[in-house]
Amino acid sequence: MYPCWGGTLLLAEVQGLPQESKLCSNEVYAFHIHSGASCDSSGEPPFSQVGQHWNPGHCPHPSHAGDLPPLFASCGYALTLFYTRNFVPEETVGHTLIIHAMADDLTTQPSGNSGNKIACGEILGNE
Ligand SMILES: [Cu+2]
Ligand SMILES: [Zn+2]
Repeated sequence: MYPCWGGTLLLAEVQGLPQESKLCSNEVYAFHIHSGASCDSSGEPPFSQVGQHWNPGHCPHPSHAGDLPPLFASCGYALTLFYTRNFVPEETVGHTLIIHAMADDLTTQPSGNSGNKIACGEILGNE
């Protein structure tokens, strides 16, 4: 059990996502913390070193600590703010943030069938 106090507010602002110009198009993107540290994009497919969803509690998807609410984009721009008790910011250092090409179905194991990795960010500590 984790304590029911404290927690983390995560604010993310994302630009440059794919733009869909027609009405009712899908601009929903899975957003996860993956366990690996490196956004190396030299391989095929890119970002293959990020590993699985960060999952210190050994939970099923979508209860991994790294399972974040999806990004709802508009004209390639997304802004999200959410609250979680799954982690404190320091624990995420050394892992990676990934945006996928598709929405997470929140069902398929181990990663929600969310398609290619289209963006990656390495989570760095305060040095
Ligand atoms: Cu992912
Ligand atoms: Zn997951």
